[in-house]
Amino acid sequence: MLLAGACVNTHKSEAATEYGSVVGWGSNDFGQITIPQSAQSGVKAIAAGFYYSLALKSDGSVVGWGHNNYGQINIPQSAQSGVTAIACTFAHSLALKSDGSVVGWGYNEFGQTTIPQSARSGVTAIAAGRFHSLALKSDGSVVGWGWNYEKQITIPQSAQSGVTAIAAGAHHSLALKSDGSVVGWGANLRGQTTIPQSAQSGVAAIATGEDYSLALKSDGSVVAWGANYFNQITIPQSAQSGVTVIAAGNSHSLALKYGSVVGWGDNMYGQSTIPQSAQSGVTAIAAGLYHSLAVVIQPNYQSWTAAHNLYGNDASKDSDPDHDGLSNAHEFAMGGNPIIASKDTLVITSASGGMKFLWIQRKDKTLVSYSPKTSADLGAPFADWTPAQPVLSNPQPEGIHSDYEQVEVVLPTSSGKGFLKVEADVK
Ligand SMILES: [Ca+2]
Ligand SMILES: [Ca+2]
Repeated sequence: MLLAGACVNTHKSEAATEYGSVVGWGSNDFGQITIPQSAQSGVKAIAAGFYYSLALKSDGSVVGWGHNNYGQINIPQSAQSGVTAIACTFAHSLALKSDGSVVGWGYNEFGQTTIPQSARSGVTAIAAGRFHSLALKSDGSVVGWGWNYEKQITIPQSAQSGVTAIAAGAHHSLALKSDGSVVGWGANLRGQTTIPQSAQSGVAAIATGEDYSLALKSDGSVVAWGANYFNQITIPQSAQSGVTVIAAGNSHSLALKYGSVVGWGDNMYGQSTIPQSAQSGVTAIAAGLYHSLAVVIQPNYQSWTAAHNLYGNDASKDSDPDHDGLSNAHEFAMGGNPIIASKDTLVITSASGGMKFLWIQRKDKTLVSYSPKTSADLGAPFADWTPAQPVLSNPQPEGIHSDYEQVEVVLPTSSGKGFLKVEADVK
């Protein structure tokens, strides 16, 4: 079997390194889903408050829009650079700086934006409850400040070490431990801090709504507990596998699955009805009171090279900056990573009557057009040989970036040799 020019890749999503634009849906009463120009490119993270939204840009600055009755979108000078994470809630906003300090602004009735000494260094993650704030320290401990009526900032012994992630609901708090278990404290009227057996191991991420809690399991399923009056903890079938990110608003929940979003729970304003614009290329999600946000990658060649920090000659289609023998155009067309050298691009398996070749191509044929050529299209010595036609894999395998689809072709081997070539024209 001779194979030439066939380029195949079985990679996972590389979207985590890409920056995109924000899309929003649900209530727009205060302009919370009217995305400003500044959030239409270069966004790497988002946060959704009650009636406002925040975006973290790739340059470390923060942009805000929507309701501003407490100054919650008046970004202070200290959060205009060097920010690595953001959080927001009812009307106060938090930013984590690259030096490990926390900045807060907006509603401060309960001291929730008055950063304590313990959160001025060594912080690795932040979370904002309705009137309280949490910070995860690099030593695995949690500190809290703000409203403590429900003991939501009274950190239990079990959350004073070994914590890897935090989340803050309206009046309750969650911590994910390094052993994959969840700890909860604060308000428990709806059972939101009574951790079910299913969240006592194997948890990879946590999220909190007003009075309910979500956990993403390492197997890609979601479990939930607490209030269910909007079915916010009734996990739909589509979120029971393949989930990589979870988010919870006040009473609605979102899950990110292979670049598309799944929503459930309160839908009075359409906040759980996913628009077409958030059904592919999504890299981040956030849920507010009555609105939802997503970061979507615009997958054209130029944004793709920019997302990989390729500029000048390194960004040309013929360049091969990672020296793996695959041009940038080739990597773009076949889902490779232009800055990570890899020749692991071909999957060949045996099939009845022949050999099966698998490759990845972009769904959007306005970006790249593909023309597989097989022996019948070619001259001697291959012209006497008739291969199968390429078909889309059905069903599409899990784990492939949502911008791509897998194609397979079975080449009969009875003649002993064959030739497959895939030409890709990057627009
Ligand atoms: Ca390359
Ligand atoms: Ca590469």
